[in-house]
Amino acid sequence: MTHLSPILKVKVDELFLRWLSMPDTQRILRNDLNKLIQGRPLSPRQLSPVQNTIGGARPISPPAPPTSSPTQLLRSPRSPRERTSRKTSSKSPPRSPRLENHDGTKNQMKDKTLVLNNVRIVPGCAAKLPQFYFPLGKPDDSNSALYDDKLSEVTKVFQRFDGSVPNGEFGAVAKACGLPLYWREPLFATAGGHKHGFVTLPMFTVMWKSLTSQYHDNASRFVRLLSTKHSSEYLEADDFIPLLQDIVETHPGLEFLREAADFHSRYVHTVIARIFYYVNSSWTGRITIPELRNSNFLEVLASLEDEEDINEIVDYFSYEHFYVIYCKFWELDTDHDLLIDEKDLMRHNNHALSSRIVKRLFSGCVTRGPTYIDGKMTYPEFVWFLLSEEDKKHPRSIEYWFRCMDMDGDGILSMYELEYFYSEQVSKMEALGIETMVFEDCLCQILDMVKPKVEGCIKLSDLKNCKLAYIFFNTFFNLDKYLEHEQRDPFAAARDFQDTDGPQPTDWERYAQEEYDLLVAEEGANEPTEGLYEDDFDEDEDLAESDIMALKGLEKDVNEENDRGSKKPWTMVTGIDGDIDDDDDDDDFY
Ligand SMILES: [Ca+2]
Ligand SMILES: [Ca+2]
Repeated sequence: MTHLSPILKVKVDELFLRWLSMPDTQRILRNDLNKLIQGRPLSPRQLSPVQNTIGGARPISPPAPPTSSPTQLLRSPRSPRERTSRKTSSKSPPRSPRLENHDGTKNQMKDKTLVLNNVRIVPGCAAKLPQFYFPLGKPDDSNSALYDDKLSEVTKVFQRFDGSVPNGEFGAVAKACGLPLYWREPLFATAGGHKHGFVTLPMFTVMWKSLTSQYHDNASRFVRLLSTKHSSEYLEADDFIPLLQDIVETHPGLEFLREAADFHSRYVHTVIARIFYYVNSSWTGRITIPELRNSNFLEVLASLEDEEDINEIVDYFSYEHFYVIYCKFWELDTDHDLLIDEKDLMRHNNHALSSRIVKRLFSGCVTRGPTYIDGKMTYPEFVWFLLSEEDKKHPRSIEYWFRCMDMDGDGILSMYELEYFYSEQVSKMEALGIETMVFEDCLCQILDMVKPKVEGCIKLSDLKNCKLAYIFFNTFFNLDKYLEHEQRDPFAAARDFQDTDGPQPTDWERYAQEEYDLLVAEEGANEPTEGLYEDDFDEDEDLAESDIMALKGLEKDVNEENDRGSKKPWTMVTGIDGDIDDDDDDDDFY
């Protein structure tokens, strides 16, 4: 309540000033003053009309200023005009001490008004605070000169191209603006380039001035440039496609992929799913400006132009990571319709996951919005699944599995939910002849590890804080990983925690690297490689082999030979087009 007092005071002052400014009040006060000057007694009855004119407002005594003397409290406050009326009076009597006193009170009132003015109190008691929230970035006046400078650099580029720059050359414009190279596609598109096939200087200037005057940092500008179809407050998955297609078509590390148009979209959608997995922390399917600002995406995007080997960019873009994800999906999606069902997913990692958690995965608790198909998992959803399954230390993964285990959706993992998942693990272990722990003992261990803030009540934040969420989750639904952990040398586990300070690969990066090596090794073991590098290799088999190698980004030379030898579509390798979908080809592939 205490913080309300100053506001109440302001309201009272406001009412008092209103009362003072009313003509009737002033008339009565003037009469009173004249009577005082003439030494006549004041009549209390004269105050009654004022009560009426205020009409419902509190009568007689509006609160006096704090320094008013007790005698003044009996009278109505003096109008500021009284001094004027006194001056105009021909008699000009000496000021009485009371009047002096009153004058002092009035000055103090004035001071208060000043103080109030300083904090800009406006009628209605709303305080106008300086702006502290800048959703589109904080404007910086010193930047405007900088952007004019950029415009002169851009002008030079346009002069080099006789006034109109085509799409292929727009990188020069992006660089002249001081932006990363791969901003060129959205810049070109937003300036209206796709309509005309080129952008002229006036077209660019209009776009650039509007962009830099309304959007004040790279995150808000990036969102504005990409979100052409809807509001400029967020990005949806499709908004990234032109940008990523440009990267596929021009990045030196993806040269081997150029001919394989069918894989462009697979790669692009894998990258988009990864971007949303890491950046869209709100799970809305819409990346907002603050989410983009909080992520490393723009830095990683900028780093692409300095790194020729795309596999070195392990965040979002690595081709090897894409290859692993896609191969894992391909293994499960036996009919190759790019959808997998419960039965398919059960086969993942040799039935490592429990059937209960798989059922939950298909319940819609971790699939979002319009992509949800009853009983099916789409490819982008599988990307989320694999990232979550293989790196249970990442916050998104913890959120992912928490949603799956929180069956009643109350934000708490209750005992009955834990027991539901644990009982399946126990039956699995019993079938394998492995010694099991009763649920109560398991629970004790788990609570000891998670240390929930509220006893017996495991929340998402508890799991995020405990740093051992991956052990927690594996205990309840991934028997292989649970046993792997149980059988580990405890000292090795302790070392893991001590060593986490330095820049170490994440669990996901470690997994992707191992799997990639395995896939390559399997490929090498399944297929004889002799003759692969020879000019006179035989038609189909070796072509398919070289295509696979190219898909892996292993050998550019092989790819070149292949280009020379044949124009066989890459779909042969994977059967994506449905022409070749027999088992032989699948075997070749793996
Ligand atoms: Ca399928
Ligand atoms: Ca629950």
